[in-house]
Amino acid sequence: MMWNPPRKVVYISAAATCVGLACLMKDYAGGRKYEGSNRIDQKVVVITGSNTGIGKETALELAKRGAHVVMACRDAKKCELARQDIVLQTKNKYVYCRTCDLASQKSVIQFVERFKSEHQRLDILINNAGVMRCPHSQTKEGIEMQLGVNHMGHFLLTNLLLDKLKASMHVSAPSRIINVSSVAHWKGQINKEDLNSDKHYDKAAAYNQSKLANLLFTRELARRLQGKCVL
Ligand SMILES: NC(=O)c1ccc[n+]([C@@H]2O[C@H](COP(=O)([O-])OP(=O)(O)OC[C@H]3O[C@@H](n4cnc5c(N)ncnc54)[C@H](OP(=O)(O)O)[C@@H]3O)[C@@H](O)[C@H]2O)c1
Ligand SMILES: *[C@@H]1O[C@H](CO)[C@@H](O)[C@H](O)[C@H]1NC(C)=O
Ligand SMILES: CC(=O)N[C@H]1CO[C@H](CO)[C@@H](O)[C@@H]1O
Repeated sequence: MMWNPPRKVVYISAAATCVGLACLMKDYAGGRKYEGSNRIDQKVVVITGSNTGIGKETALELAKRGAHVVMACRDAKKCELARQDIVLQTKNKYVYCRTCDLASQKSVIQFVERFKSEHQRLDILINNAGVMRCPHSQTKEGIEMQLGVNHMGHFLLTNLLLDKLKASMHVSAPSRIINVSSVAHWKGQINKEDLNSDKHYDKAAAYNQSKLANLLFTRELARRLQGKCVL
């Protein structure tokens, strides 16, 4: 049987801070509001950083459409509050909070182990969580925080979940991985001399670099997944 890979690795572009002209840019980059009435009953979706912002809105919208939503968040209390809000609004009880701190490889691994023990399949993975222009800090493993959370954490998560995504494919609706990047990648550069910002830290440059890394990863992943076959 042909394997339809999670090849629809979709790029979501969101514009930067919404002030003045930037608002117009956001509308331009964001495209039109989706008006479709499609349902995705029982599809299993994982969304990182879904207790607030874009991630929570996405969780709410997909829960409305019948998905089983796994909210992968670092703060269990904040996640539970958002989960209750989503359940009340959507009357969909299949919304779960599971701890996943992308700044800790151990936490990502534990999240995946638990996910695999609880779910038979994974239809959609949404790598949304992000830190933006934070003061200098590092992940548990000593990776500069923005590169570590925005890119490396998601890189690990995606690779650990790939077998589930592949196994869950349907001929008519292949599984999907969605990359939430940013227009900030336009100015992004991969600093090969000091990838980890050990010598010098510029919070904007590190953010831009992490968002460019999201895109490079997505493109290469899409290339590698293209045309593969599994039984
Ligand atoms: N908003 C924009 O204008 C804009 C523009 C371009 C791109 N983006 C991208 O869109 C995505 C979402 O942005 P947003 O505006 O919705 O941001 P947000 O409201 O700040 O939400 C970010 C989410 O990421 C989570 N997060 C941060 N560090 C984490 C970690 N170590 N492990 C797990 N989760 C972590 C946060 O959790 P806590 O609540 O616990 O902090 C929160 O749930 C990001 O990737 C961002 O780069 C946003
Ligand atoms: C980062 O990207 C933003 C948005 O594209 C840009 O305004 C800024 O100059 C960039 N900063 C650096 C240091 O690359
Ligand atoms: C702007 C950009 O490079 N977006 C990429 C997001 O992911 C898809 C699928 O890999 C690519 O085709 C896009 O080029």
